[in-house]
Amino acid sequence: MMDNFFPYKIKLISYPLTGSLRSLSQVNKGKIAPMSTVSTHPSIASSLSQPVLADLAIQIRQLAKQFGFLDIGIVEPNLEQAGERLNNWLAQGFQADMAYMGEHGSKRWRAQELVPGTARVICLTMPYLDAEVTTKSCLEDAQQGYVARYALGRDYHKLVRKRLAQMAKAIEQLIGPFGYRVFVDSAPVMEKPMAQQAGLGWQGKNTLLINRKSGSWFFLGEIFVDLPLPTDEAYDKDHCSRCTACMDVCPTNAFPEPYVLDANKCIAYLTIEHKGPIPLELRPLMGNRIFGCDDCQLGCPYNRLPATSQEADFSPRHQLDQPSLIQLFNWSAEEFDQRTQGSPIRRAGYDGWLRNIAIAIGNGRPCKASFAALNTKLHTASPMVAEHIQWAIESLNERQNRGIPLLELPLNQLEVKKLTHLK
Ligand code: B12
Ligand code: SF4
Ligand code: SF4
Repeated sequence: MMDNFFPYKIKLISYPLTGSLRSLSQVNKGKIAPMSTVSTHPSIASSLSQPVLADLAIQIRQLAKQFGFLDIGIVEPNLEQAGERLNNWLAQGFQADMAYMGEHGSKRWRAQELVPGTARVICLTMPYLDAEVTTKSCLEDAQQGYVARYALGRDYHKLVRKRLAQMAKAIEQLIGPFGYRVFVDSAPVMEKPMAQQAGLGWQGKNTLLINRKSGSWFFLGEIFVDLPLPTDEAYDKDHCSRCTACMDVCPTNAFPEPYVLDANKCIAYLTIEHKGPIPLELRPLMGNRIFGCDDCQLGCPYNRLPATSQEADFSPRHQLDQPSLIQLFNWSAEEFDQRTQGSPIRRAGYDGWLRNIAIAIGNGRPCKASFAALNTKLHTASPMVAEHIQWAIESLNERQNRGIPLLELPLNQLEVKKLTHLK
């Protein structure tokens, strides 16, 4: 009898945060398996009364904390407007080469089309900023490479997905079998507008989900469930008001208008997703950003005192928070392979990595060590990387011969006004 299995007031059990649960590989790669229960039993969803569901929602909130999530909201999503905006965005070509952004049609904004049987989505946030890590000092040091702060440690897809799966399993231990799927940037889901509807914050002019108290340095993840849980209220305020700091500091002017990002110009896109050569006119504007970019978060006033990560696994590996550009550039393909295991940086590929670092070296000071490193790699590099190395050598030569100073990017200029919170 299910009644026995689901006592109305449940005592929370402490769940271990490690241990393998079930294979989640089928969740990724864009192939979405239908909603399924872990066991072969049918879902308990239809037999739960409203009071039981209300109590369960409270237990789920507590579980979220236990599994390392900062914030949680439950939503029955209606993302028709977001879908319309996505289509406009696609029509303008703002997705650049990310063809996958247009490939799943309305599944991206209709949860029930993506995962039939979905009644609610549990939206969660997990902070990733390491409290000890600095930001601006690295951006200002032309000898160092800046890696976006989300990518310093373990790949969030792995860590967050594992926690989501553990949490779903814990819910199952409370109520019995139910239908669910977990996602973190791993499926065609409009995670930001969905989280806004779940009450977790608003989408700022930089297009990121921002929470007034905790800022925006967090990941979003979801558990699609077939349980008709009580929902939270959407967050319908927009605290951006007249601020435009994120747009002003963007090094490449990637926001054609507030709340809209043109990925073609975004350094995060160029250094992570884009596989080919980087447009010449954008290279000098990238400074020393070699993987991702955080400027539009760094400039945001709601990130003055952001929530920081509690996860040891998000701590920087291989001193990636203040790495020497030349040392990184000297990594062999094998070293790249070995040192980026389980890291988001792997996505750039070795060629993308060298391409990005070559640009950063070319944007730095002309010195013997830079010329030597560039010239050494020139002979072994692929044609695409070699072209970037040539560009870097030429731009260092030009700077040396004509006494051109390093380009000061907008984030630095804004410092005098108000960015005193940055380290
Ligand atoms: C594609 C993608 C990218 C692309 C494009 C980014 C983008 N803004 O679209 C690139 C590679 C550039 C990128 C970069 C980054 N990304 Co990204 N990315 C995604 C992904 C996979 C899809 C986002 C998407 O749907 N874009 C399509 C456009 C149409 O969506 P949108 O920007 O939300 O558009 C909305 C607004 O434009 C708005 N809108 C349009 N017009 C108007 C008008 C008004 C008046 C208003 C109010 C709103 C409005 O409506 C649209 C729909 O809601 C999500 C994961 C996911 N599945 O959702 C992660 C995700 C958004 N990325 C994330 C992160 C961390 C980043 C980076 C910070 C990484 C880095 N440091 O380098 C940067 C930030 C750059 C930025 N400012 O966005 C996190 C963001 C977490 C958060 N707090 O919001 C996500 C959610 C991944 C995750 N699971 O945690 N990303
Ligand atoms: S991530 Fe960097 S380049 Fe992209 S929009 Fe933000 S500030 Fe601009
Ligand atoms: S910097 Fe200002 S405009 Fe941009 S997201 Fe933050 S509050 Fe909004």
